Amino acid sequence: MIRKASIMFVNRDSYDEYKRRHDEIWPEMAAELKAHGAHNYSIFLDKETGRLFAYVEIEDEEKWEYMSQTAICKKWWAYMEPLMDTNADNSPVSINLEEVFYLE
Ligand code: RM4
Repeated sequence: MIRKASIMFVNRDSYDEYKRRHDEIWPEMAAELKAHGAHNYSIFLDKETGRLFAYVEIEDEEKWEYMSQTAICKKWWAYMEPLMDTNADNSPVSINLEEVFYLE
């Protein structure tokens, strides 16, 4: 498994709605994430700043890359766009983090 971590940003007035939408994630979106090799996908919120810490284990980088090209992912990003910092294509602004420690 490849372990990936990143930071995204949710609007200060949208914390509850962001969590609600993920509690009720569309089954087809969850299935597509799994089909693209995602495991243990976790997102944590820093309520002080609106920073989201995302952690996901993936099987393969290339397989994971294709997730962003799926119709359901594009639809999900458009749905989440009003709540988050996003790029022109509705993808969330995302900062990849570098691993500095791991204890198995
Ligand atoms: C996030 C954002 C990410 C997506 C997760 C499931 O809010 O849209 O790109 O992978 O939801």
